Amino acid sequence: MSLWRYADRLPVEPLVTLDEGDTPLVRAPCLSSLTGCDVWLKVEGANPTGSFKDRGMTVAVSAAVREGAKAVICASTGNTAASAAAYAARAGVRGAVIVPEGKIATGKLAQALMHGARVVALRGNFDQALTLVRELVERHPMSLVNSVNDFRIEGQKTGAFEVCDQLGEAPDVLCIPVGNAGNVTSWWRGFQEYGAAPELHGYQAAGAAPLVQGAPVESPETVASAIRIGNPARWEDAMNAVTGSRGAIRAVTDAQILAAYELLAAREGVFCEPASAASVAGLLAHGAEGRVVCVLTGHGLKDPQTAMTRASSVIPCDATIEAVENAVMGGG
Ligand code: AN7
Repeated sequence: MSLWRYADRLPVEPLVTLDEGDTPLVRAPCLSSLTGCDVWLKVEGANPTGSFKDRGMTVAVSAAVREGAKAVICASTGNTAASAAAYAARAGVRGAVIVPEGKIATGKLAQALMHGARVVALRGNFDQALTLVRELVERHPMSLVNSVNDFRIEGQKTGAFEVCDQLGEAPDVLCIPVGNAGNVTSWWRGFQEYGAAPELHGYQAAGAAPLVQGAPVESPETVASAIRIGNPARWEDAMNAVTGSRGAIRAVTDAQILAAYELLAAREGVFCEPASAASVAGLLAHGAEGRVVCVLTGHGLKDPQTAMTRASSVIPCDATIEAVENAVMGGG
């Protein structure tokens, strides 16, 4: 099964697919007892390249191939790049990705390179990369696969269908991280098409919270590199989504994000990347009521560096039974 079981609600045929979607929705007992809500986690890291981007990419690249495109391109904080590179490889078209130099997680860079994309490290941030890519596609026949491409939104709306089908009804609240704001736009479209209307609670990192401040942020900064975005392309759509759902977009600090990131891994057994933990950080900081689904947008393995910085150290040990006993039992 894949998200293509909703093919009758999607605008293209599955020409390029890796069996994306149909991700787990798991109960979160620890978060439920901490918040008094019935909390569930939508584990989008279980997609083929490890993030929700695959939902949109299968549709966008299928559309590009149908239109005869020979190359796809995107600006990215990392996950879109990894996904675009994989689907380009699968489609047999050229892939190019423009990422902010030094600001994307190691796993994502490894993916984009392994899939054979041309990886361009821009001396600038994501917002500048997106502006330049939009200019580039005016000059060259390349298909732009950022979420300004409506096929991306169409694919990603299937997350909302799945959650409603998995629960048997819509949740009361959906908590979701917000960067370029394509995903919150997609989920709202999906819920509306489904005839559902949960409150959307979007969360931005405090150092990259233009939608909270009501103005673009020129130099966004956050440990959650995936959402280090200062001028979201889907600004109006995102505001319409949260307003229409009687929800809100709020900010969470890096400290709150990292605490939620660690809690998810250590207590719920679910390893997501820091940006994804913004949804849970927001729930913990701001609360909610009823049945709550937190979207965990990307896999923890995407960003091994942040994990290793935050986690406890390994225990060196000689190869004797006494040493192993001490090491394992925590004795003297
Ligand atoms: C893990 O890859 O923008 O609000 O270029 O990777 O739809 O942008 C990634 C975004 C949340 C925010 N969680 O989603 C990119 C990129 C993770 C992400 C978001 C991203 P949008």
